Amino acid sequence: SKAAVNVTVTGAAGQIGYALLFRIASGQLLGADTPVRLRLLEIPQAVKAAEGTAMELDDCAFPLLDGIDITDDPKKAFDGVNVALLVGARPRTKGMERGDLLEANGGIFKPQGEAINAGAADDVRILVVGNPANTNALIAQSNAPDVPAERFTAMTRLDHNRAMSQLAQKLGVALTDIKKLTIWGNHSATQYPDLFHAEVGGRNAAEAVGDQDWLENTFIPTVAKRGAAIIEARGASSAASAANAAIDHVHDWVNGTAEGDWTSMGIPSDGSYGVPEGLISSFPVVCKDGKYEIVQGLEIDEFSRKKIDASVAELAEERDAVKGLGLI
Ligand code: NAX
Repeated sequence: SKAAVNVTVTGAAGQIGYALLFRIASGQLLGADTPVRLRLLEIPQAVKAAEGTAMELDDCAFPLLDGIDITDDPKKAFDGVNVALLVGARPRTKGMERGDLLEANGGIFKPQGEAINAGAADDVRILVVGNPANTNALIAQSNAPDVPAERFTAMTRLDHNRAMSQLAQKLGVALTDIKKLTIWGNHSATQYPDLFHAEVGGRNAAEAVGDQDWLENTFIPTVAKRGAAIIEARGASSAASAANAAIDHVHDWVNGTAEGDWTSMGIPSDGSYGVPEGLISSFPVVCKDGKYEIVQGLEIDEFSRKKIDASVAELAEERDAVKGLGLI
């Protein structure tokens, strides 16, 4: 049988952690033939709660779960890690400026990047979920110079899935009919969900919608502000859907995207589509043999260009801010 894969989850006692860990342990992250060993990283005050979740994981008697370690030490958490899900982050609280938020998260993602650099397995793959996800990923990546930069990714799959669902409902089609949707840019309100390259039953999605006003003034803001709408309705931020997106992101990265389709991942730019090299921005990607590649050659019209540029400009500002703080 296969050797166990070390999967580290940070913020394990949080609400996304609670929705995520059981799915990892049941085999949905890496497949039904791959045992997993879980490492849970928490801050000292939340270690006890993580231990409670670990008790419940034990009580599921998952055949694929090879063991659980719980720690508040990033060095221990990332020693030998194959898949790192960086979920724990410092949320924005009332009165907090963006600079304060970036600095507080730098205090988390810089040491975690250093610990990944020191101890991760050669095949390590990292997904940053904790917000601001793209820039937190950039901080971790910049502090892990010995790990290939492309192993650091940020989650825009929830935005991707939200866009899929909004489009399916608008057109009254099955989700399986929709292909090649893209989220470009930052996981923030400036993100650009792109229907101009998407297909519905083989037809261009923007043409199938045939309503630029809906696309611009309903679809894009609904997807981009969905997180706030969930908080408004549920009284808590997206958790199960975020965990589901993290599962989808890593599953596709490891096992590949479907033939004739692609997905969206926040990844270090190689300069494609005019996105400055090194920024961690969302692109259309195809995954194969455990690697991803940016889909090349898409024609970007003026509308899409403006939207992509605006979101990328925000990423560049965030990068400059964390550079100014000495975090990268
Ligand atoms: P919670 O506040 O429920 O949980 C966060 C957990 O992280 C807490 O248990 C906390 O103790 C822990 N933590 C804090 N600092 C840590 C550190 N240095 N090391 C290890 N653990 C640490 O938040 P939750 O709802 O689970 O959300 C987690 C993060 O995901 C937030 O930053 C949130 O903004 C972000 N999200 C990102 C999404 C995306 O699409 N990229 C969507 C969902 C979510 O909003």
